[in-house]
Amino acid sequence: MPVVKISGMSCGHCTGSVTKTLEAMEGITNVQVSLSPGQATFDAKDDVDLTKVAEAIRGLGFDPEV
Ligand SMILES: [Cu+2]
Repeated sequence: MPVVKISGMSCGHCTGSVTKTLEAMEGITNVQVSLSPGQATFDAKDDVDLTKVAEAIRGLGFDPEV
């Protein structure tokens, strides 16, 4: 299960938008996003490109570390 550290999330809206965005991505399920520590965990099929996941998170204005 991938773990992506994310900086810049500060409230439930932030975690909610990351959760929604990741859940909408093909091949990603069981998304859990936490504020403390700032991170996302999820199940990903083998063909999921984590750099795309990071790009999507960055597009929301947060700073992922993959
Ligand atoms: Cu927020």
